[in-house]
Amino acid sequence: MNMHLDHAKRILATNDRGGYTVPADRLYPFQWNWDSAFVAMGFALYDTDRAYRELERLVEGQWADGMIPHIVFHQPSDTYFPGPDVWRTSHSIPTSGITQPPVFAIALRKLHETTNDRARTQPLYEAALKWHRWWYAARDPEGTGLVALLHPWESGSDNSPAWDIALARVPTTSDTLVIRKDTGHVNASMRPRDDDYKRFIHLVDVYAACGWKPAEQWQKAPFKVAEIQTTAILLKAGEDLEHIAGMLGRSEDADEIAAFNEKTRKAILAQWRSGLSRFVSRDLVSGLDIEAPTQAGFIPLLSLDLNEAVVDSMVAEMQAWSKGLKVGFPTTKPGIESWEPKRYWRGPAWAIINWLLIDGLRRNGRFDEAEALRQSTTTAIEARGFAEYFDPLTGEGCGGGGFSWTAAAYMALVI
Ligand code: 2M8
Repeated sequence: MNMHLDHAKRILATNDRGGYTVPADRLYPFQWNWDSAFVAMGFALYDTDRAYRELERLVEGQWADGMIPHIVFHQPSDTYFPGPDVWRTSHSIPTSGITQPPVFAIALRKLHETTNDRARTQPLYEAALKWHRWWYAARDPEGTGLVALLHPWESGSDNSPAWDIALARVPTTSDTLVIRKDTGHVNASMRPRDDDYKRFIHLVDVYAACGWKPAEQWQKAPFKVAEIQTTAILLKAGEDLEHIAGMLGRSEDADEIAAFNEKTRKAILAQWRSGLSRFVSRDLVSGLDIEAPTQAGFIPLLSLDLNEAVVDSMVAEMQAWSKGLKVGFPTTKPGIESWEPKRYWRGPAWAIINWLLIDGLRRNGRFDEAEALRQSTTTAIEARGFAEYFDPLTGEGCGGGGFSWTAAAYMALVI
C-alpha cells in the first residue's frame, strides 16, 4: 500500500467542512470552484458519494443567471480576505461575484462514468449546462468562441505575468480597505504583491457598483482578457458535457453544446502562434495578443487533437522550459525577467496544471513526455509533501501545506 495515498485521503478528510472541501485550512477557509472539481475527481476514485456531494455543495452557490461563483462562503471565517462583505453579492448563500475555470463538467463525466447514477448526475448536468450557457452569453457576447475574464482571480492563475500589461491599467485605488490575511499564513515573498491586491480589489469595487450585472460589467470592465487556458478548459468540459447529454438521451442539448464546442475549437486554433510555439490569449482592451510566456499557452493540448507538427513544436518548447529543473512544469518560462520560481503563479510548478498537461500530452499521443511529467510531479509530492505548489528549481514545497487539490492530483496520477 502506498502510504502517500493514505496521506492524500487524510488531507481530504481533514479539509472536509461538511460535504465540501476547503483548499487548505485557514489560508482558504471556504469552497473554491475549480479546486472542488479537482477534489471531486480525487474522491471519485474511492468514494463516489462524497464526490457527488462536493459538486452538489458547489452548485448551492449557483446564481440564477447560471454563473457558478469562484467562492461559496458556506460558513463565516475571519482568516481570509476578501470575505462576503467586500463582494456585496445578493445570493442567498453568500458567494463571490466572479467565476473560475469550468473544470466541473470534466469531473461530472468521470463521476457519471464510474457510477452510471442518472438520478444523481442529472441535476448536476443541468447546472453545468446552465453555466456553460452563461459563459457564452456573459463572457463572449460577440460570439467569438473565446471566453473572457474580467478579473485575474477568474483565471485561477491570479498574479501570472500574463496579466502584467492588462492589470497595470487598473488603478491601485479602492473604496474598500485592503486588509490582507494571506501574508499572515504564508511568507509574503511567495504571494502576490500589495499592488496586485489593490488592483484586484479595485476591480471588485467596479463590478459591485454594476450590481454584478454581466452586461454592465462587460461595458465597464477595465480588465478584459479572452483567455486561452480557461477557454481550452471550457472546450474540454464542453466535450464532456456533450458526452453526458448523449448518455442522458438529451439530444437537443447535445446539438447545442456541439455547436458551442465547434465554434470554440476554431477560435482556439486561430490563437496558435507558430513563432512562439504556443497559443496566446487576447487583451480585449488593447486588442493585442498577450505574449507573456506562461503555462496557459500549452493547455489547449487538453482539448484539441492537434497536427503532429504543432505538437512537436509545443513539446520542444515545453522541454526547453523544463531543462535543468527539478520539477516541471514551470508556470512562467524560466530565466525571463518576470520569472519568480517561488512566487505563486509567476513560475512555480502546480500539480493540477501538470495534471491538465499530462492529459493533454496523452490526448495528443505524447505518452513518454506525459509519463516524465507524471513522475516528476508525484516524486516532488512524495519528497516534499502536499504543498500548494513547488519551486521548480529546488523542488521545495511552497505556499500552503496540506493542500486539497495537490492531494487529489496525486491520487489521480498514481491510481
Ligand atoms: C488562489 O486564489 C485565491 C483567490 O481565488 C487567493 O489567492 O486568494 C489561486 O491559486 C486559485 O487558483 C485557487 O483556486 C485558490 C484556492 O486554492 O487560491
